[in-house]
Amino acid sequence: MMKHLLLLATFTGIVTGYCGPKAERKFEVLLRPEPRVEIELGDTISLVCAAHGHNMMDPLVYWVKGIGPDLNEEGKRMGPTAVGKSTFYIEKAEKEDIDNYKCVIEDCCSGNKEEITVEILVPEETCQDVYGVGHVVFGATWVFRNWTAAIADCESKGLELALPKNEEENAQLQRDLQASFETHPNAAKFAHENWCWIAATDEETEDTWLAVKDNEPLTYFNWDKKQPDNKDLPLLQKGKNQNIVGNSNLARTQNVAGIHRGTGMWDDSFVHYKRPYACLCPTD
Ligand SMILES: *[C@@H]1O[C@H](CO)[C@@H](O)[C@H](O)[C@H]1NC(C)=O
Ligand SMILES: [Ca+2]
Repeated sequence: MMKHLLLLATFTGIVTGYCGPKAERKFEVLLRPEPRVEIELGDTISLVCAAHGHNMMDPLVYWVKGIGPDLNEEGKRMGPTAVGKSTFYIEKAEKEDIDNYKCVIEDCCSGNKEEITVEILVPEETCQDVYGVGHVVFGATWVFRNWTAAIADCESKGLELALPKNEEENAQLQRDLQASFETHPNAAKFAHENWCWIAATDEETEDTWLAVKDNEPLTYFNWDKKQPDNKDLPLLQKGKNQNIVGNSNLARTQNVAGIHRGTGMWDDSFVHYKRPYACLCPTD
């Protein structure tokens, strides 16, 4: 009997969507998953997202997969929508599960939404994983980062962002990126991103390309057809170009370089774009 009453109460709550007086309505997030979760393939993933409604029914909770470089793409809605609590559960994580996700908490009374993003990834490639030492080799990092953040990340590992000095190194970098793209689980979400950052910039003087490491002019280039074109950023559009920060004039032309992982050709691009990259491994 008791059980039936409880069921009935919950059921009524969902159908009528209890909404108290507007001023007193709010939801409180009770369980918030970590923004970055590192796992190994085969691990069980269990992430809980829960919220409670005050003076309203508990909000709806659901998960979305594949939310892109700025963690704000629409993505694919997963599983059923729950009330108050939703668990993202995968018994044995496979390559396809390595992605960016968000838990969406939606208040049906006001239409308010809160989105909590979670990046699920496996450990990154290290220099040891690639070829060992003694060669010019590159460890790829399959994380969406802007050019500045890519440089900072390599430096934080005691390395430097890759910059090929000649044709041989360029071919090596391209092969290393491609091989890693095909095998590393973190790379799957970059199927639509062919470009990877390299450590060259002409931000100081237009068309004078310098190496980040020592500010010396480059002597080797591998520009793609009609590049570098120093293209202007189209007028601020919704979404992609909305989050530009820093000096807006500089950010609006193409002052940093990337390499195409499929062809090895270079293009100048926008510093705020978020792309993968490789750090140069030590040769001694
Ligand atoms: C690059 O990313 C870093 C770290 O997220 C951020 O602090 C910085 O403002 C970004 N810079 C640009 C130009 O988008
Ligand atoms: Ca360009």
